[in-house]
Order: sequence, then structure tokens, then C-alpha cells
Amino acid sequence: MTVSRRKFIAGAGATFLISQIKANAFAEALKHTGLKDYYAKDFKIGTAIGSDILEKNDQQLSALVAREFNSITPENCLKWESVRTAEEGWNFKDGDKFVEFGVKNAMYTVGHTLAWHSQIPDSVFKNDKGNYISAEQLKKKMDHHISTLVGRYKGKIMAWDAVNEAIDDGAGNPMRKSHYFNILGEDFISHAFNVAHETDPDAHLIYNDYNIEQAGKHEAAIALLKRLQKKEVPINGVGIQAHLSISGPSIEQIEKSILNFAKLGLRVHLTELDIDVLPQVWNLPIAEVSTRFEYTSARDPYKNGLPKEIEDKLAKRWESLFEMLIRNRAHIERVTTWGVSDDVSWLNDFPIKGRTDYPLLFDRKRAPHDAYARLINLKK
Ligand code: 9MR
Repeated sequence: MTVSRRKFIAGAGATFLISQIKANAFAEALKHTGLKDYYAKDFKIGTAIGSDILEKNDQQLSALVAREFNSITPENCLKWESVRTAEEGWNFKDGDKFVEFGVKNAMYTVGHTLAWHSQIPDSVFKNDKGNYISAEQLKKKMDHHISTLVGRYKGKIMAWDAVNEAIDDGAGNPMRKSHYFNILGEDFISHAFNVAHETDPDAHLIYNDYNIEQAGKHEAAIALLKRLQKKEVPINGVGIQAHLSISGPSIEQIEKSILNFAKLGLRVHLTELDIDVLPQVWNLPIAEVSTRFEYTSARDPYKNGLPKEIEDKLAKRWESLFEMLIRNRAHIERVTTWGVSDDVSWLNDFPIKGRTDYPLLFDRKRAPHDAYARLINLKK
């Protein structure tokens, strides 16, 4: 055999080997490529992590999260009610698991939330006689709570929803008359931000609320954020929760609000995105968690599946939302959906228990909705 022929055969072998390696690498890449990779140049793509992963150890769901998302938020496990025990102690079990998941997958891990009127016992604010404790006493409790949590996860949790839902939904959108507010006034907000910042100066601190893209509450949010900035409160971002419905609010309205928040020099996060498809038989803000209505089958029309025309309409709504978000990517840090697949969404039980909703990007079998393909196509 001549040298050149030998070379040729060796060359052919090498070519075969290289193409095999390429094919393997391609298969591996496919396995690891998800929404997060398509949007890598735009913003982070996040999801909320709930008990299915943390307590029920749902491996299918964890694998899906690792493939599709590069940011996580704890749905419940770092709220006061979950992380504190009745004896004023701590229960970090799920919180630690959540943070480990983020570290293992090199994710932008968000903490939720340091000061919120909900999922916190009255005993935090009241003495044995049922009267409010003093401003100083509440500040001390906040110091302990916030510095312990932020300190424990320093360097691992990169951003915190420092204060959640401080604006009321009623006429004129005043500040919510929560126990925090009743005792400390608006100072409870600056206090939460200041303590978080002192504990971890590198943490990105967010004010998070629902419906702040909508007229009335939007103006109230802008005014609040300006007041905080005037007091030099260390605030870096604003979280538009984005619990949307299939019919509203309009994309233009969401876009306008993103631009207004960005004008304040704040990074914008969509923190709890989902799109409700079920009939809204009430006229109330979608995320006020204490609201409940009675179940009737008329209020649960897609129990046995989503009709094709609704799936289409829903997919188009996701697409036009993301088109707008991509256009405004310079201002947007992260887009987080409130859960991974329809079966785990809070909306199945809110504000009516036991309905069948389709608000997320993955269905009950954990297969992508049509919307998913549209979001990928926007980036091709
Ligand atoms: O999704 C959360 C649900 O599992 C809890 O039961 C509920 C209790 O308040 O909180 C839900 O998450 C809320 C979030 O923490 C703040 N914004 C509104 C969300 C939906 O209610």
C-alpha cells in the first residue's frame, strides 16, 4: 500500500470519528438546549420551584427545569410561614435544597420574599393581649429575619424580592394597610431594603408587585419607587409579577410600564408570569391571594382538554408578549414563569378550588404547549 493510500484510509477513519463525535456532541447539546439557551442574549428565563421538586422529588420536573431555565425562585419555601417554625426557630430544609439546586445548575437564584403581608402569622406583629408591638420591636424582628436569611444564602442567592405587594388595590391605590405598614408606616419598606443590603451588598434587590403594569396601580408604583429612590434606598429592580389572562392587559400597556420603570434606572423583572385561560367571573385583581369563589362547571370549561382555537389564541398571546420583551431586552433582566407545567400551577386552585387551567409553557404531561414552539421560533 502506498503512503498516500494509507493516509487516505487513516484520513477517512479520522473523518468518520470526527463526524461521530460531532453527532454525539450535537445530541448532547440538544439535550441541554432549552428556552434559556435561545434567549441567552436577551434575558434570563426563570421558573418557580415548588413542593413537587423540593418535597416530592419529582425527577422529571427537575430535569425539565435544568434544561429549560437558568433562573429559579422559591414558590413558598422561603416565606416567613414556611421558613420559620412556631417556636420562632427556623426550618431551612427546603430552602437549602432550593439553593443547592440553583448552585448545582449555575442558576440565577432569586429569594422570595423578605417582607410580605401574607403567609406570616399575626403573632409576629402582636403581643399576647392582641395589641401591636412597638415600631422598635418590629424593626428588631425584621433585622433578625432578614439578616439571617440573606446572610445564610449570601453569594448563592443573587437577587431578593425584598418587599412584596405593598400597594393596595382599592380606589387611589394607597399603601396597603398591612401590619407592617400599620406599625412602621412606609419605613418598613426602606428598612427591609437597607437590612438586606447591609447583609449582602452584592445582592440585587427588587420591589415586587402584581398589576403594577395597569392604570392606577402603575402610577402608585412609580410614585412609591421615586420616594424610595429619593431616600436613597438601595433598590435595583422592579418585579412586574405578570399574572396575565388570555385577554388582558394589552401588550402595549405592559410595554409602556416596562419603559416607565426603566426610566427610573431600575432593571425590570417579570417575576411570576402565567397566562390564565379560564373565564373570569369576578372583577377583582387577579393575584390577591385571599380571594375565593365557588366552583361551578361553567367556571371550569376546559376540564377535559383545551380546544384547538384556545390553544392557538394562547400561543399567540405568549408570542406577542415575547416579541415585545425581546424588543425591550435592554431593560429586562429576567422573565420567570410561576411554575413549570400546568399541573403544578397555583391557578388551578385560585380563586376557585379544583379547576383545570393551562397557564404555563408545559402541559400536564410535561410536554411543551404550542406557545413554546412559537417562543423558540422567535429566536431562529
Ligand atoms: O404560588 C403560591 C401558592 O402556592 C401559595 O399557596 C400562595 C399563598 O399565598 O402564594 C402563591 O404565590 C404568590 C406569590 O408568593 C406572591 N404573588 C402572588 C403569588 C400567587 O398567589
